[in-house]
Amino acid sequence: MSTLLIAATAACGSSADTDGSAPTSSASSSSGPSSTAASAGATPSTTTTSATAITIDAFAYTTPASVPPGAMVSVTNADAEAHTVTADDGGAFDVTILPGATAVFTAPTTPGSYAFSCLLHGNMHGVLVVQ
Ligand SMILES: [Cu+2]
Repeated sequence: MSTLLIAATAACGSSADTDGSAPTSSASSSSGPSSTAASAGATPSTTTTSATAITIDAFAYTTPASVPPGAMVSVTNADAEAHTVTADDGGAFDVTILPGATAVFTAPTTPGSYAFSCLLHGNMHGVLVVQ
């Protein structure tokens, strides 16, 4: 009886003070908020409209500052005579607009400044800027 108690107390006393209670905590590494970036590539393509219009009034062109490449350009003729919007070189565009009518042509796809004129009235000139 006595030997067992001694052995038990000895064992208990020798091994109770060695290690602490809690081991190194290793359960606090998965708490970061990682639920973002759900709508990254949802930006629609920019639609630039309502500025691609040329107006002809009193034998003069009114052109927008610039038009996007390949844009549909409308030409409104407010005069009582027909006019054309004809590129001076390269044949980039050529459209005839009847009196009081509106015609549409496609702007060049290559950026640049395109001088144009009216085939029916040699003093009518304009520049279409594509960029
Ligand atoms: Cu003209």
